[in-house]
Order: sequence, then C-alpha cells, then structure tokens
Amino acid sequence: MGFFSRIKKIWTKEEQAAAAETTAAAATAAASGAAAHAGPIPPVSPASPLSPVPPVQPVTQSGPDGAAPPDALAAELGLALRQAEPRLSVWLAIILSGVDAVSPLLWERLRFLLASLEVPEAEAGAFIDAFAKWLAMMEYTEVEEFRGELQYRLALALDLEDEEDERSRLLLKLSQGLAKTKELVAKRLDHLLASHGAIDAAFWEELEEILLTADIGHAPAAKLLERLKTRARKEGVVDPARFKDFLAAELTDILAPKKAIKAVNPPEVVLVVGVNGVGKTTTIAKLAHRARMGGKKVLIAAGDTFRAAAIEQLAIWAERAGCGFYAKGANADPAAVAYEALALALAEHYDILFVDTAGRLHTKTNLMEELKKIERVLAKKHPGAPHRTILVLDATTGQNALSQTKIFNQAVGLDEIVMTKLDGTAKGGVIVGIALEYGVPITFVGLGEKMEDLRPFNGADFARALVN
Ligand SMILES: Nc1nc2c(ncn2[C@@H]2O[C@H](COP(=O)(O)OP(=O)(O)OP(=O)(O)O)[C@@H](O)[C@H]2O)c(=O)[nH]1
Ligand SMILES: [Mg+2]
Repeated sequence: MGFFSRIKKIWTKEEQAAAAETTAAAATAAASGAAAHAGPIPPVSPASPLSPVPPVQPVTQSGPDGAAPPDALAAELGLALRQAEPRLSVWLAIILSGVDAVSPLLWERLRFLLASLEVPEAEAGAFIDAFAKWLAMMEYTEVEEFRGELQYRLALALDLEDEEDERSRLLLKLSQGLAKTKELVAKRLDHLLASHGAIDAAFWEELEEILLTADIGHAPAAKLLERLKTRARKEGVVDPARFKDFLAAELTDILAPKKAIKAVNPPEVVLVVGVNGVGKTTTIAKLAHRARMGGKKVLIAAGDTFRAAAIEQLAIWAERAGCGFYAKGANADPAAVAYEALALALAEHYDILFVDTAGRLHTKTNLMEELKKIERVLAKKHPGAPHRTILVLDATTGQNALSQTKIFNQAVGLDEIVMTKLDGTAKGGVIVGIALEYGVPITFVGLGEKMEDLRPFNGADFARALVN
C-alpha cells in the first residue's frame, strides 16, 4: 500500500504494450510544447478502468507559491501523458519538460501529475508540501539535483517500485556499483572460460581461486563449488560457454529471498545493530524515509548514546524524513531510551519504531550484553518486539562481514541483513558468502549516500549484475 489512499493501478503490462508505440511522439511533443501531436493516439477510453489518464481536467489548484497554468497548457500536458507509455520515468520526463529548477511551474506540474493519477487533492498537497520542505532543507534548486529522489518518492508513494522501469534503474545502479567486483571476477572468469575446452578438474580448481579473490570467503567458496559441481552433474553441463548462465542461476538460488512472513502487532519494532561506521544511522534514515513514503507513522529512537553528535545527526535525519524522534542525551542508558521510545510509540499509535544502537561502547560495557538488554526491555514492554533485528554490514570490509554476522547472530539473533557501501567496492562477493554460510536474508543494499540509494535486494538482479 503506497502513500496515497486511492490510486488506480494504471501501469499494467497491457497498457504499456498498447501505449509503447506512441511514447516517442508524445515525449517529443511535450518537450517542444507543440499544440498539435503527430502519431496515433492509443485507443484509450476515459471510462476504461485501465485508462492511463482520466479525462483531463483544468488545473485550478496552485503549488506552494504559484499560479495555475492556462487550461490549454493543462490539456496539452494531459494529452501528452495519455499518449505516452505509462512508465514513471516517461511521465516524469513529460511533467518536467521545460522545468529546470524549483519554481511555481514545478509545483503546478506535480499537482497536475497527481491529479491525473486521481490522487485525492489533500494527499497530493501533503506529498508536495513534504517534498518542498525536503528540497528546502537539502538546499536543492536544480531539477537534475532532485529528479532521482522525486522519481523514487513517487515510486514508493504510488506503490510502483516493482515497475519494470524502476527495476531497470536499480539494476543499472547495482551494475555500476558492482563494477569493481565485476572487473575482478569477470575478467578472470572470461579468461578461465576461454582457456578451458571443458569443465573439468583443472577448471574447478581455477574457479575456486577466482571465488576467493572476490571475497566470498574460504568455507563459503568451498560450498559454492560443491553446489556448482552437483548442478553441473545433474544438468550434464560440460561446455564452458554455458557456464555463466549456469553460475548466475546457482547464485540466484543461493540469494533467493528467504524472508519469513511475520504477524506484527503495531507498532512494529525494528532494532538496528552493527559495528561502528557501517551505516546503521543512515540506513535507519533511509528505511524510515521509505516507510514514510509508504504512508506509515514513523518514530526513531536514538539508542546510540555514545556520542552527542550521533544523536544530533539522527535528529536531523528524522526531521528530513518527517518522522518522530526520541532521545535522552549523551551517555543515557540505551535500553532506557529504547523502552521509553516504545512507550511513546504505543501511546501515540506509531506504526513503526526504529531503534538505533551504538557500534561501540565505553570500554567497560559489553556491546552484545547491552544489545541483549535492549531486546529484553523491548519484549517486556511489547510482546513480539523487536519484530525485526537488522544487522548492517559494510561491504567494503569484505570477509570481516562474515565474522560480524556470526557474532551478532549468536548474541541477538538476526532477522535481516542490510549490506551498505556496495557502490565502488571490489568486495561485493561477500554477499554470496553470507547467504551461503548463515542463510540470514539480505533485504536491502546500499548503493550510495542518498536517500534513494537504499534499495530492496533482489538476488536474481544481483547475480545478473555480477556475472554478465
Ligand atoms: N558510499 C556509501 N556510503 C554509505 C552508504 N551507507 C552509509 N554510508 C556512509 O557511511 C558513513 C557512516 O554511516 P553511519 O550511518 O554514520 O554509520 P553508523 O553505523 O551509524 O556509525 P556509528 O554511529 O559511528 O556506529 C556515512 O558517511 C554514510 O554516508 C552506502 O551505501 N554507500
Ligand atoms: Mg550511528
């Protein structure tokens, strides 16, 4: 369920196919601002429940500080949308054509887009106001600075993250992020495939070396090799030319989602753990942002009381994401912060509570004991809490991530792993190692520092990005 209460599911495959032919013409027409449109208009009946755009209504509502555009222009925009392929990026390109910066025109266009999608006016207003506030806080003025964030917010709010368009945008990002890992693996893999006429003992031996350089880890590399050999035997694969597809298929199986469905009694409590510097606090900010865009009421608790600056950092993130915030100041008892934040979440009917934790403590306190204590007090206050304990790992630390998983899993029991900083590291292979060794589902990956850079992890996409 997205941010908006009432929204037509308009981006369906059939509609995309029907409208695909006219995309180029419509986009060009919108960009040039021409009144007459070339090319056929897709057979869209306004009454059809799958109609990509409802009948165009004049835009009467203005943006935060703008005036309404002339009806003719609104009609023209509506026509351009109706003619275009129903994809978020295509529609956004039309809506933003001729808009370079934050301006009354931008708000008009956004309002028009949301009205075209039949988003109730008050909700459209709330979405736009929140976005305007965020732009001001981030001091972004140029469209190119915030286009990605806008598309991301719309995808989340409209429940369109699974849309092909968003997925290919993510795949591209993942591919770019994994470039260094790929360079390391792919080159050697290509050499291996070119220099062996058959998949034989020498082939497997050389493959093991390659896996080790990709930071998969010793034990997991041996496991992967065994799985590949078994698969090769079963499927009778001996031709190296088929090996890449074969490897991608095995990696996809290994990385397939194993996320268990849990019944959650609200507020859902999410405890975020990990050693210092891995990206816990920024991951909470990004997850909170996603939850907000999904229409949830979100509270963040500053359970990392090790540094006063950390609390301030989180307060800023919470404000940016439009979330509630609970803190008690530096050196407060983290378990007390968690307990009191949960009491607040229960009293004020929050949907979800994120609890940040420290990655290190003052020397005398044991981090794992502290985390266990937090879990205990949360469960005491609210049965079932924490519903999710997420370990954040930094991909650039390579095999250290394996030992961290082991230690945290033993101490607090992990439900999920978020792997950050996959962008620009050559050690991305460690994800495969963790999946093979611990079976804790990897739910999100971090591909950069921006809000939109934390994305759901998709094993098949990862395998594709790594191998091809
Ligand atoms: N490139 C990149 N940087 C990231 C990513 N995730 C987090 N970071 C950066 O990593 C740094 C540390 O992030 P924090 O969120 O403060 O890490 P933390 O685990 O809370 O750290 P402590 O509070 O000191 O334990 C920040 O500069 C983040 O911007 C990512 O996916 N990619
Ligand atoms: Mg932190």
